[in-house]
Amino acid sequence: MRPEHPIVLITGASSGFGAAMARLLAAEGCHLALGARRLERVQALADELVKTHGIRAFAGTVDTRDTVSVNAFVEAAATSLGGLHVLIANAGLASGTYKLWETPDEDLEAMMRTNIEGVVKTLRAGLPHVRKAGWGHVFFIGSTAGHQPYEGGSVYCASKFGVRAMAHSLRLELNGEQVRVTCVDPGMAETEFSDVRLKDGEKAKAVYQGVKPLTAHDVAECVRWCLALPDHVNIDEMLVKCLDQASVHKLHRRS
Ligand code: NDP
Ligand code: 8X3
Repeated sequence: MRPEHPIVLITGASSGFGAAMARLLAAEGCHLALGARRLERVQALADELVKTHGIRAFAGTVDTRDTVSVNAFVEAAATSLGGLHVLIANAGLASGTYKLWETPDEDLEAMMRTNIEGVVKTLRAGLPHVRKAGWGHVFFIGSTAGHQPYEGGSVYCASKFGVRAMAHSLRLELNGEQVRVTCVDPGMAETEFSDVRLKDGEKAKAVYQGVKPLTAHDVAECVRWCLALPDHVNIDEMLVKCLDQASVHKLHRRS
């Protein structure tokens, strides 16, 4: 049965989508486990949301690439909050815009280890708690890059195709249990994503020049809506883009 105050674990809650989801779900009365490598950020967010919304929140440092770190974070969160109902495997990144044959090992590993291994490790640790609770929801954060590949994005696109594949496999594996599985696939959204990818503030700003991109709040709203639907309704996949982005290759820019 759906709890009155679901306990939601979010990775990558120090910035962008993850922080916006934390804010929106706290306002809905969810208790929160917030993780990222930058502990001071998730701790400050947790403290703020506890004060503003009277929820319970756990903040922990986690590197989703690392099994020991993920297991410690998830166990501490579940112990502190009394279980877990919702898992949002959001932590992820793009690193560079290389042609496939030019991709350095460092960037290849950053993307595959975070976007694929990190998701597996997070869900592997979290799912026993969700299944034990008997009611839950798992969110994968994919991308339009997992639908339509583009030049300079081969490894990132491969990782997001992989995220979608995992979401669909997991839904089959959990069939018959009250655990919904959703993959939210956003297009361009202005967060720290392009700063991390391009490592150049000016170039990152230029990505959104003349465009009204999605905000982190817009994406968080998609998650909130999927979660709020009745228990028998499962949104398998949600592809969401800003109006200016008709497709990966067709973007309307105002001069
Ligand atoms: P941000 O860069 O703003 O946020 C990324 C978050 O992931 C940060 O909180 C970061 O925290 C965390 N993170 C990265 N690596 C790790 C790690 N190894 N361990 C733990 N946490 C990690 O980007 P977004 O909010 O935009 O991105 C969130 C997700 O959405 C990603 O999976 C991204 O691929 C996806 N996405 C983004 C789109 C966009 O245009 N912005 C569009 C479609 C999908 P910290 O550095 O503190 O560890
Ligand atoms: C992020 C959106 O278009 O940079 O997943 O791949 S894009």
